[in-house]
Amino acid sequence: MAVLAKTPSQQAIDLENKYGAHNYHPLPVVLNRGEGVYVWDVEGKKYYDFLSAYSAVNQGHCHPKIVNALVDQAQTLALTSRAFYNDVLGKYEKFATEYFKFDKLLPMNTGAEAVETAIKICRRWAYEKKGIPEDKAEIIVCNNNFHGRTTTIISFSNDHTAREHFGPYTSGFIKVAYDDLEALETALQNNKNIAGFLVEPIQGEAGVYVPSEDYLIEAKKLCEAHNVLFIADEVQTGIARTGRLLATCGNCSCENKDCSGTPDVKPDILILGKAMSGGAYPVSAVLANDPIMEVITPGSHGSTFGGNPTAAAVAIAALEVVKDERLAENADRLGKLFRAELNKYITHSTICKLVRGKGLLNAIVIDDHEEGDTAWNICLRLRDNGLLAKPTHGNIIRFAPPLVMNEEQLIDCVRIITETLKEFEE
Ligand code: IF1
Repeated sequence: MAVLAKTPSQQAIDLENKYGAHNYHPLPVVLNRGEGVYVWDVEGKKYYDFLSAYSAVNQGHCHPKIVNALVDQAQTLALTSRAFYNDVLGKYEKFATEYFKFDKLLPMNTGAEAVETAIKICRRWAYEKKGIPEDKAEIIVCNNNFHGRTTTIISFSNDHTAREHFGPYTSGFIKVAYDDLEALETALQNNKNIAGFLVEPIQGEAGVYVPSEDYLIEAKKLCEAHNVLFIADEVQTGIARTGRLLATCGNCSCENKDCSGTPDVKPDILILGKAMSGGAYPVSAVLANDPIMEVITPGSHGSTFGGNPTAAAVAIAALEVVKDERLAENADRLGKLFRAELNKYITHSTICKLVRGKGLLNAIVIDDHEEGDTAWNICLRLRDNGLLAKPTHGNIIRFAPPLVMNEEQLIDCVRIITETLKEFEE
């Protein structure tokens, strides 16, 4: 009997299965090209990308301005290490500190590295400035947090899959319920060695949980009252994703002046990553004002690639695109349209319970009656119908397209999503 030749997709999947660690369970689609809001698979099928590489590709796939900045710099001077100066890092640091309105920027590469950096800055500030006894600093975090996958970060995770069998764990963290000011206040009152409060303005991986309108600003006030640093992890919510330059929007320098969003909250430490580069290169950063950032002294922190010329050039281009193309305003407007259209569908749906989110960071919750794989099966059918998305935590499907999407494309995606959901209605 003739053995059917494997498709190019199956060949690629088999290679990964055989030679790659199995640390992911990807949706079975093999991509080989991206442009703007679209990606193509190896068989030439075109899709809307509704994940944006977990909100790293806010500016759209392979944005010409960002790619040109990458290529130009990589062909000139790619990496020097910080053993020497280079002629791009200072320009980037000036550009980005003015852009986000902080005194200083510490350049790193991945989001987790930036979170770890923020934890180190917060702890050193606690010992050297607040006077907390050495090795006694505690940082408050929220249940169902996601801040990365290093050993310290998963030490304060309550995600069993991300945490089990990776001990011994790092101490010095206190967990409180998210969006619960009373729980935060109690933790602050009951512990005299609190250094900081690390929080996601919207809990992405947990399922796009948007907190109450006043949560962040009231939490900041509680931190101020207890001389505790408010640390905002905007790796996923930052860079215009939620309809404002930052979900905390501590400066409102973005163009979207009609943002009816949460009041401005200025973090003491701001953590950025992902779309800092538009997905072209690993770029993350920690921003703070001098009284906090000055605890970092020569030799006390760093990384081989942190602040390299290529990252710096790419980040400048990526951040310029956000403002030049008014991506925050677009995300705000299209996000409202997306939720309005899905809410129309939900009123008649037997399987879709709700849609929630801010800007173009949204999710739907599937009522799968404990079957457990409905969301996955919906994503497989969305793939067949030309749209790529992936469930997070079982019955929640995250929808996060590139922020360069236009209204016509968004409406087309709503059509694909609702027509696909109809296939699963009882
Ligand atoms: C995975 C999603 C998860 C993040 C926040 C720090 C980091 C992330 C708020 C670390 C990373 C990525 C990691 C990826 C899945 C994805 C993700 F919500 F974005 F979908 F897991 F929550 N802070 N999020 O969201 O940044 O080190 O990855 O650059 O690890 O599976 P990183």
